[in-house]
Parts: sequence; C-alpha cells; structure tokens
Amino acid sequence: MLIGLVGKPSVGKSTFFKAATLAEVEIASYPFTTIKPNHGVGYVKVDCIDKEFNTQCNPNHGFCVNHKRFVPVDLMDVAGLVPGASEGKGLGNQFLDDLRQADVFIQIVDLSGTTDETGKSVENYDVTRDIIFLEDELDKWYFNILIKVWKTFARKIEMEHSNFVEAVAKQFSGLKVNEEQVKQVLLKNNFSSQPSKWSDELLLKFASELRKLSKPMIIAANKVDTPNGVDNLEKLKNKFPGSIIIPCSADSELALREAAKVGMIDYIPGEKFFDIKGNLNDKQKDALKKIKENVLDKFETGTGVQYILNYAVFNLLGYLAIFPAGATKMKDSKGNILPDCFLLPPNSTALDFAYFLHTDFGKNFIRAIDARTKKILGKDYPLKNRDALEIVTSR
Ligand SMILES: Nc1nc2c(ncn2[C@@H]2O[C@H](COP(=O)(O)OP(=O)(O)OP(=O)(O)O)[C@@H](O)[C@H]2O)c(=O)[nH]1
Ligand SMILES: [Mg+2]
Repeated sequence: MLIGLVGKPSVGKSTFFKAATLAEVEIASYPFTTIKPNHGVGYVKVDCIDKEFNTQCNPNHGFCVNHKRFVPVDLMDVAGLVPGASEGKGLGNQFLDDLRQADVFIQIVDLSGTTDETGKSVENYDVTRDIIFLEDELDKWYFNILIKVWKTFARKIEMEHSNFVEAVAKQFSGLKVNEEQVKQVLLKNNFSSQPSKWSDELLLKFASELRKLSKPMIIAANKVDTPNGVDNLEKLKNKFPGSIIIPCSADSELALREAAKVGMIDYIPGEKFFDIKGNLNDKQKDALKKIKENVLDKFETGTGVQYILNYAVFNLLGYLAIFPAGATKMKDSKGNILPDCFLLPPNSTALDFAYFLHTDFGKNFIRAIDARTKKILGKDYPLKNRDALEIVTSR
C-alpha cells in the first residue's frame, strides 16, 4: 500500500513527508524544490493490544510508546503539480507517472494564501482554486489514458462481444484500478453499454469517477498556523462540504518530532500535548509555545499529520491492523512479545491472513483462534481491526 502526497508547488508536501518519515529531504520556499520523487516510511498509529494483555510489546517494525503502536506505511512525495500538468506543463507527465502506484492521495493545500497556482509568491490568493485545478488535472490524466485507445478499443469490444469491464480494468491496471471499481462506476452512473457512442464529455465523467474511486483523497489544509490560515480553512470547508478537509501544520509536526528526537521534549505523534524535558533557550521555548497556542490547543486533530495518515489508511482505504498472537502465549520463538502488527486490505478473512503470513499457513490452514476470547474461527471469518489471532495449521 502506498500513500501519495500531491499538490501544487510550495504547499509543504516535502515538509509533511519529512515530518512523517524524518527522512532527509529538501524543503524550500521556491517552487519545484522536489523534482525526483521521495520514497520513505511513515507510520499509522494503532491502539496496541499489549495493554489488554498486561504486557509491553517489542515490535519488529515500527515502535510502541505508551501502548500506541506505530505501524510502518510507505509514503511518496512528488514534484508540484501546476495547471496544464496533464498536457505536460511544469513537470507534467513525468510527475503524474510517479503517482500511478499510489493507492490513496493526500492533497496538500497551502492555507496561507501567499502562493499562486505555480507556487510563486502573491498576496490574498483564493485557496479554493487549488482543489479545483488539481482534481481537474487528475481527471484529465485518467481521461488521456482512456482517449488514446478509446475508439479502436470500444469498437473491438462491441464486435467481439468481449468483456468491457475486464478490458477497461486492463487498460488502467498500471494505475492500480481493478474490475470491481470499473463495475461500480458503470453501475452507479448508468453508462450505456455501447462505449463507441460515448461522447468526450461522458468519457471525462467516466474517467473522473474512476479516478475518485481508485485514488481516494483527503485534503491536508496545511499552514493553518499562518495569519490567514483559519479564515481560509473555513473558506475551503464551505466551498467543498463533501470533501474531507483536515487542518494541518506540517511545519509544527516536523519541529515537534525533531525536538523529541534530540530529547528536548516528550511528544507522541498525533497527541495534542508535549512535555519539555531538556534545557531550552528562549527562542526554542518561544517556538514551542507558538505551536501549542496556534495549533495544538486550537485543533482537535493536533498538527493533523498523524490524523491524516490514519484517516487515509483506515477510513479511506479501510485497512485492518491485525496482530498475530498465540492463544496461550504472546512471545515469538526469540522471546519478543507481540512482535508484529500487519495491515491487511478490507474484507480480508482468517484464511487471507494465513496466506499473508506464509503460503504454507494458508495451504495447511485448520482454524484460527481469537487470542482474546479463545474462540475458534473458521477460514471465512471476516477480520476486524485490531484482531489478535493465532493460525493453527495441519503441519
Ligand atoms: N507556516 C508554515 N510553513 C510551512 C508549513 N509547511 C511547509 N511550510 C513552508 O513552505 C515552504 C515549502 O515547503 P516544501 O515542503 O518544500 O513544499 P513542497 O510542496 O514540497 O514544494 P515543491 O517541492 O517545490 O513542490 C517551506 O518554506 C516550508 O518551510 C506549515 O505547516 N506552516
Ligand atoms: Mg517538495
């Protein structure tokens, strides 16, 4: 599973990326600071089950603080997207190509209103324009992939009576679109079964619906700490009532995580508070005070970074955090307690989990056992978020 950060230049994509991964990436106030995509590992936050079992886990991957388990997820930060990108403007098609593998998008918007569509400095920029043009470019990107082959493709399908859904899904397979999603779009919108008769307008609508379903999106309303931040946040929410818009200050999250890393403060990502530990100078104290007053105390979702990552993975994609756990013991062969927590796609079953762990576990599956209740579960048992399961096999 891959999370893609998108948005126009200079909105804070790399700052968000760095805050989430602590990877060394370039951040600067001029447009197109990032050219080649950055790949890194961020974390989603899960209430660890170790507390329920009165123990403290030792994760193989990620970490656990105060029974909050941080489970790794892949993140990608790309170059800024400008109007006309789908026609090659800015870093255009190369940029879009980088996004193909993403399963979900976090769209970063700059609430300061001081950068235009191309990331240049301006005053009182209308921030609502960003969302409109970005979605428009993403739709055109899908549309361009379709239109290239559409006429021959549509005729061939009709003549050979081949499976339309399968053929469209194949056309988009590089974009991680599956047949189920194509089916859903066709059903929902009553598209006719004669694709050769579709107008360009209908094709664009189809492309747009497919894009929305296959790359769901959450909006990080970034730089909420700036003077116009809160006003512009309200403006966005009013204009796009159907979108998920979360206030964000990537810069604050980065400062908090870096301060925590060097031992200046105790801060658990996503929390609304921190404790000062080390000897701080006045400038450092002042910077932290501002973060507390302008961001943490103001918004339910803290700096927004952790909340947004969690929302993308668990709400938009519906992934499930599953803990392999023995029904009678919590340790693995090396003595590590609850060493793993895996993220499985929605609708996964106990058997899917067994296959996920090892093909042999899947092949030789007998039953699963719920480590909490000791109840026996069959192969079709639908996994629930934070399940703790043992898989019993025939060998
Ligand atoms: N006030 C404030 N400034 C921020 C925030 N996030 C990022 N910035 C600043 O915005 C500028 C651009 O940040 P980047 O992270 O480089 O932006 P980007 O979207 O990756 O830009 P490109 O790579 O050029 O597309 C930098 O000066 C950051 O310090 C924030 O939450 N608040
Ligand atoms: Mg960047």
